[in-house]
Amino acid sequence: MSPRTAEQGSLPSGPRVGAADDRPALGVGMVGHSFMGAAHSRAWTSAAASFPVPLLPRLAALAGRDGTRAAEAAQRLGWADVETDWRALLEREDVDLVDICSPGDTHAEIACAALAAGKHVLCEKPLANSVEEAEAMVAVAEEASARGVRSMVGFTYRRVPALELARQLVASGRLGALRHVRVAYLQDWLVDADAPMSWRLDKQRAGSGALGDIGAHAVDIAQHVTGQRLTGVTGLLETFVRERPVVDGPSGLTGGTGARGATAPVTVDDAAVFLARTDGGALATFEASRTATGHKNALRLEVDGELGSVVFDLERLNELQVHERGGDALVEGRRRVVVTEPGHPWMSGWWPPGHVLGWEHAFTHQAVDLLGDLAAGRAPSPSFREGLVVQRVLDAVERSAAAGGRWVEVPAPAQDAAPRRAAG
Ligand code: SOE
Repeated sequence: MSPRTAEQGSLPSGPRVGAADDRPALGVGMVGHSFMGAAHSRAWTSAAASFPVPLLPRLAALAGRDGTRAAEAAQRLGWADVETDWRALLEREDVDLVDICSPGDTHAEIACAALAAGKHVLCEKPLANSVEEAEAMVAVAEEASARGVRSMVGFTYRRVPALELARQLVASGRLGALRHVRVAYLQDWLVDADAPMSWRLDKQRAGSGALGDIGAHAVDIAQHVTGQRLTGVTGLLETFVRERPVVDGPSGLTGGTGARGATAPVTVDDAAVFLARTDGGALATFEASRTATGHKNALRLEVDGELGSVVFDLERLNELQVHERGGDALVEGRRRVVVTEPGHPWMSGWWPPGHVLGWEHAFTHQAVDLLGDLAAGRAPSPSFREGLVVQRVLDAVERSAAAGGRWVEVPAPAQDAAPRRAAG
C-alpha cells in the first residue's frame, strides 16, 4: 500500500501542507482513544513539527464504540472523522495505517484483519494476551511484510534517548561482559483497595496484570539494552486486592453514571517478581508492581558489566548514570550524563542542551522512526516477532508462578528478532 500524495489526501485536519510541501501523506486510523490513544495522537501530530519526516501523518479517523465519546476525543485530539466500528477503518481509502490503542483482547483480531486489508499496523504492547495469539499475529505480519505491509509493536521506552544511549554503550563493549541486569517497574495507582475495576484488572480483557502491562516493558527494555535474550525464569505473582468496586463510568466496566455498585473479582496479578538467566550468561532480576506505594511511574534499569555499569530511572528520564572502572580511584564513581546533547539519540529534533524531554517524547520518536521505515520500505522494529519474544517470557513467568516458582525455560525464537538499528 503506497501512501497517498498530499493532493489525494484532502483532509481538513493534520499538519497544513503548503504548496512547497509535496511530501506524501500517511493516513492514520486509530482504535481507542483513552490514555494510550491520547499519547499516540500527540505523537502523530508532533512528529512532523520536530523532525524531517518523509511522510506527513494525517489523523484521518478515530474509532470508538461510543460515538459521543469518540467524537469528543476526536475533536480534542485532532482527528478528522469518527467511526464506531474499527472495521470501517479497513474500508477507508484515507487510512494507510491502523494504530491499535485498545485493550489487549482486541489486538490479534484487529491487527490480523488490518494487515490482511493491506493496512500497516502499529500495535500497543504487550502484543497480545497469549503466546498463541502472538504467534498468529507474527505469521500474518510476516506474510503481509512480503507484500510491503508493515507492522510494529509499541515498546516506546526503546526510544527514550538515555535508554538508547545505554544500549549503544553496551553494544560498543564499553561495559564489558555483562554480569547483572536489574529492572524494576513500579507504580502505585492500584495500592488503594477502593481503586475501581477496569479492563486492566480483568484477565479476559488484559491477559495479565502488572506482569503484562508494565512487566512487558521491563522484559523488552532489558533484552533491547543488553542485546541478550532471557532463556529461563522463576517467578511469583500476587494479587493483593482480590475484589474491587465496579464504578459505573467510562473507566469502569460499563460506561454510565459513575455510581458505585457491587464489587467484581480481580483476575490478574497486582505484582510480579522473577529471576532470569540471559543467553549472554548474565543474571537478571525483575519486579513489576502497580501496588508499590510511593512509586508513580518508576522504571529503573541497571546493567552491570565487567568494565562498567549504567543506571536509568524513568522518573529522571533525561539522565543516565554511567560508571566506568579503571579511572582515578580517588574520584571513581558514577557520573550523571544529561542526555540532551545534539549528538544524543533523537536530540537533533529538539532543543539546546539541558532543555529536557518528557515521557511523551518517546512516542514521538516511535512515530518518527515508523514513518521513516514506511517511506524506506523497511521492516520496523520492534517487530511483532520481537513482541512474541516478550510474550514467551511473560508466559514462562506465569507458568513458573503457577507451578510454585519452578524454573521454566523460555523457548528460543524461531529466527532472530529484527536486526537492531542505530537510533534516529
Ligand atoms: C500502566 O499504568 C501504563 O499506562 C502502561 O500501560 C504504559 O505502557 C506505560 O507506558 C505507562 O504505564
